[in-house]
Amino acid sequence: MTYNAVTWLLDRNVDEGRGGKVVFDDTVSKLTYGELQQQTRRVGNMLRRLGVRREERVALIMLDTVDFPVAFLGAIRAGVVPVPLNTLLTSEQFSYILGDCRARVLFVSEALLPVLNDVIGRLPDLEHVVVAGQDAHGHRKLSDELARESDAFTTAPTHAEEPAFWLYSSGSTGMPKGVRHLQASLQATAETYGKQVLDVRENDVCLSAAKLFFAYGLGNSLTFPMSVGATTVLNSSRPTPELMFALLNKYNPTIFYGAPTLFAAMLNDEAMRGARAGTGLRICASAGEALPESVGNNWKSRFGVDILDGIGSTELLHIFLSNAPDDIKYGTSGRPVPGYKVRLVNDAGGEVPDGEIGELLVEAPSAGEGYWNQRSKSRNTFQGNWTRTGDKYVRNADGRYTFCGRADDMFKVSGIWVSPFEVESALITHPAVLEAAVVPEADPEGLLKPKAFVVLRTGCETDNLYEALKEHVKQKIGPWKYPRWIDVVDDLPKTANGKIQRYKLRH
Ligand code: 3UK
Repeated sequence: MTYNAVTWLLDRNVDEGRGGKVVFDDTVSKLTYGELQQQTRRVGNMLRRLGVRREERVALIMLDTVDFPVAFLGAIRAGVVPVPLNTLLTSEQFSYILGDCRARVLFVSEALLPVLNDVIGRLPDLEHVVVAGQDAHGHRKLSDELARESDAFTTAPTHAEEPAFWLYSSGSTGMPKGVRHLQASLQATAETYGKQVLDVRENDVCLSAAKLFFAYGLGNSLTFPMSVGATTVLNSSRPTPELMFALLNKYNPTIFYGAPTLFAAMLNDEAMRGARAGTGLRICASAGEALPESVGNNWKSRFGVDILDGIGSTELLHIFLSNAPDDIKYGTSGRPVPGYKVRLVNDAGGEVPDGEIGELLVEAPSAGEGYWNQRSKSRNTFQGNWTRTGDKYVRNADGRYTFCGRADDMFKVSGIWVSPFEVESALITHPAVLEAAVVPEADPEGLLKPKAFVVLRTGCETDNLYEALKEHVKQKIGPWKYPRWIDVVDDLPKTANGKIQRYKLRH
């Protein structure tokens, strides 16, 4: 038996008569199910022409426009493995991942080319760069490449359990790891969380603040809507409160997906005091970090719509523990999604009783196969039927689960991982900083942001040092990771062998 995810997600919709229905609207261009079928067949032909074979990787560094699903699903149709990358990474991070996955083709949005200029040409496996946009800047232009191709393409006879796409997950230690996801996994998330929690329907219009390169955004904007023949509005810009309110009112989505920081920012924005959330909205979903209870309550009372908090991960592809529309308790992650089983274990691997904190393990139909080229990390995370999340949880007497923090020191800011080590490393590259330790600190909303403790080099105290350090970190590792608060201290707590004891700095 062969199985290709694109047959189920896309071709089925055309076969069932939805060929003329809009599947993606990126506010500039629209694509129908029929056009997407045609374009993905052309991508299949193009990849064959460029010499790309089944199982080889192609990277996507693309904004959320209609070109993303064309490239992503086109590759899967051909049995070629797309690897979408976080578009906010630095040149160095792009270089590492492109090299690690050995991408032979890079699909890139024109606007993102500048960051990649120094990277392209230094990667031995990268043979072709295909640019989505008006000007290909000397590379191949996606629209020209596709215009040359025929609409006839035989979908690769892949297996349900072969890797279909990879997503990179950043861990607490070391470099990002490529999670290999299987052909059957997209359908698995659609039939569990998509169908049984969200209850996604054919007449839904979806809008996600999380981009397609995140596992969260991929399910929100592509898998779930396509699983029922619905429509998605794609947004290629930064999801500010203003823009999100504008999109909600212009497109009237029925499902809106975000992360806690965005919901909080939308509630707090002074200029958006009187803004409404669109008349068609029936449900919102939140993931990436825990949704503070107050944000859920305030959202519900202002807009009359609930937010479903649920926890997912790159390793498990989508949400496995969630609140449900008729079963919400703010401040908790709800219950296991139908189709998933969870266990809470202590350090010895034994189950913990209700009310005690344990590490969350999940038995999931959508678990990745492992990390690329990382055997010991794979074995540690993907343990037979069970996947370790690295999250600490407690099960309450009512069967709901409450998040208690990460097993390691990682934490999330605006739904994106921050490793204290990475921020510290960036801080100490500044000439004024001798040592640094970073811990999460809750802002007035209850959302985590980095706080830094720094030991300065003597004589380096200057007037605008705090602002200079923040700017420095932004430049080094990306705009969301900089420390919102900085304390100057004389020394840092350390273990005998010199490791910083971050837990002593946490509240
Ligand atoms: C944390 C949460 C508390 C948790 C994701 C939905 O976030 C996603 O994937 P990542 O690999 O991070 C996974 C980790 O993030 N987390 C996520 N959601 C929650 N903590 N409450 C939550 N609701 O530590 C988890 O292990 O970036 C989210 C769907 C797919 C995803 N990949």
